[in-house]
Amino acid sequence: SCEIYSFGEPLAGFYAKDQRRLSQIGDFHMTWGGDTSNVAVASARLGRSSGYITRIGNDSFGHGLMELWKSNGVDTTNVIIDQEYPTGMYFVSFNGEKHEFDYRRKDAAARKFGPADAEKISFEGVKIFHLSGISQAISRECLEASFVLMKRAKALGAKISYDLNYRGKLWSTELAKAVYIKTITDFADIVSFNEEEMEILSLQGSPVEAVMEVMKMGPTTVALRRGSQGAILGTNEGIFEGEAKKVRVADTVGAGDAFTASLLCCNLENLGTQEALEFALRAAALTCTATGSTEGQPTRKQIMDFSGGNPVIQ
Ligand code: KDG
Repeated sequence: SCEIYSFGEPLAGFYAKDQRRLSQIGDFHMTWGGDTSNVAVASARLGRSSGYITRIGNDSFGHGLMELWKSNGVDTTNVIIDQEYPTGMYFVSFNGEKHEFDYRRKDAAARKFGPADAEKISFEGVKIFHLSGISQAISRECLEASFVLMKRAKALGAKISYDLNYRGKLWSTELAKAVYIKTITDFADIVSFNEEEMEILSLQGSPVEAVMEVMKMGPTTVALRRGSQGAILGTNEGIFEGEAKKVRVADTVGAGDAFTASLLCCNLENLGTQEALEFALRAAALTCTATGSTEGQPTRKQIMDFSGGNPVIQ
């Protein structure tokens, strides 16, 4: 079994070269994404044993993702190959300010992961089970499966890690809010969110106050990711703020996933809050130095060697 199990939807990702709209013709750089798959790969790269839970298509993207996981040492025992539905994909472009996402995932295999699949997963020995709001937003079956997985993982003593990761193209803010609150209150031990999700949760007040409010709901470790403004991490030791590290940015997609994976690894190693925050901010920054969510994900050595002295471009 693995220390960390992650559940959700892996995707093939197509990144527009140049800062053009997706409606315009041009070149794409192909890579692998999917927030929870990114967490599984980042955790493995940081030296923890990590496994992924999903359904993929029996197609070229499914095979490529299998290669990605295997070459990074991610356990694929719980990756079901679906003979009927395809692996999903996303297209993304960046105009210098905002990312434009276009998904092709409505009919994807990952959406078919249901409660019956969830009942078959063994959580024996698993220390952390990670999922996101995206894992729950993609379908009714996945939403139900998420609760079965969390119940079963928790019953065997695993901590639950939850990244809200709101995607407006997948569900309404009302449904998202209700699911967030239930998941945070009833299950989550470790929570990551951002300022957009702070609003969805109707948390008023400062970012530090928002972290305190989420901690009151039950979780013992709560991180607010603020992009170029750094992050805030709350635990029983207190609430700490850290600045974003300066790097030459190629692409920020997936930086939050590397941040979250770092928190999980630091949690397994009982690192102090301030050290964990520093570690996670370095991992996030290094991930931004390459295009694609996994290419720039650092090893432990790269995090330790990181000096952060390069100029900021974005
Ligand atoms: O966190 C990175 C993700 O946004 C990217 O990998 C695509 O999973 C994705 C999504 O649903 O947006």
